[in-house]
Amino acid sequence: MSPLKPAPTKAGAALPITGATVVVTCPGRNFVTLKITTADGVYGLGDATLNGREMAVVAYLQDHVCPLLIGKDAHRIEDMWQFLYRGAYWRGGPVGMTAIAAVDVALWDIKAKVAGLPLYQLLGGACREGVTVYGHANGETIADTIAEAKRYQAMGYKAVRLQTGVPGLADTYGVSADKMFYEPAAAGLPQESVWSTNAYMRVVPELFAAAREELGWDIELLHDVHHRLTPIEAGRLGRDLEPFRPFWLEDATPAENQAAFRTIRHHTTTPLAVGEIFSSIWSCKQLIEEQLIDYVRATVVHAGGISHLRKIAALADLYQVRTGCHGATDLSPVSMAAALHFGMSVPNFGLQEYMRHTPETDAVFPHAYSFDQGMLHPGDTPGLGVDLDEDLAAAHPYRRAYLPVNRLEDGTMFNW
Ligand code: CS2
Ligand code: MG
Repeated sequence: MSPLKPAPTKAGAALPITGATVVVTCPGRNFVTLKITTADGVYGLGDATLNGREMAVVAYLQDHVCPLLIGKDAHRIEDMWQFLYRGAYWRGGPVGMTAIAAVDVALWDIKAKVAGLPLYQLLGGACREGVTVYGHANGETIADTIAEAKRYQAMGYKAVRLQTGVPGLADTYGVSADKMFYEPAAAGLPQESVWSTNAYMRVVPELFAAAREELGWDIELLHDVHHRLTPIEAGRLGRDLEPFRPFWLEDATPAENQAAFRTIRHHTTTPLAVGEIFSSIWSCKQLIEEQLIDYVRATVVHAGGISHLRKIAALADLYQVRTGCHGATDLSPVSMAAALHFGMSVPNFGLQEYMRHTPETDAVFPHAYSFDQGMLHPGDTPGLGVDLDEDLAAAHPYRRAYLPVNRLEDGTMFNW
């Protein structure tokens, strides 16, 4: 045996992958889960849900990725990531990177289970006692929204996102009939909303003024613009909100042109968060290096998994940019668990979104994470601390659903 290749010990022994299956379930909304099984019988889970385009990821995994996994060493996580990323030739994009993310998270789950440790211990251990989260308060009116915010405050949340209806618009992003479980995707063809920037720009400052009056200053308040302003409009809204100290203004403008955030930065000191739809570090490299944002919202499930998200966080740390990972209901409890292990371990953690799942979803995905005093903790179960009840999952068949689309009042197609 050459000195460069010592005899394999048990600890260094390969762990062959023997199975890789994709489970699609719809306990009220669609989720796609990858399950990777190894020769030792240990299995890992990865979320592969891409809201409104789920079946594209299912095909990418089933037809192109799963056949490649069989026989490979489950312990070689980074090598697997590079193999799937470089080996595809057609690099990146939301479908491919969500598929790679699912493999990555499942392999981390396996590695931590084999080690007998909660995953965050393998990521460098805890940097904090728990992961501070924010909830979603929304309402048709400002008064309804603030009443909801008070409910979250009473539940112990230290941070709350505020989204309110816009007078004159039939519906708007983030406002739902069901207060605890906001899910924008609906069965059937995409629902069409009508948008008016003018009406919207007037109501948000009013919302924050009333919120500070009613809720005080000991709670962090956030708002999601959801990609609907131009850079200069975002600069104006950011400046209008400065007296109310928002924790962040999210997705203020579409971020394909990262340089657009220079305009926003020039006009306001309101902190900016962006990135829930980012697929890789390349979507935010300029935003981070030029310190055009304060929080990067890229997530485990859509940005290449834990391995790649750690690289984004490491780059962000150099520029005093913190994490603010996406955590909506279309990210399954598998994603939430992975996000919590990630959030426990990174030095530049900012805030974690936590939209609670329904009891139906929690039954399909039993998990160890728990909420207490405004924080989530992933628990100390080996691995991710989440499982998949496949019998229950099978009882909820896939049901095609679409996110809404948005048009301006003159019918022009716009950003939802
Ligand atoms: C939103 C999401 O949670 C958020 O910040 O942007 O609700 C987003 O609309 C959904 O994840 C889309 O599927
Ligand atoms: Mg958002």
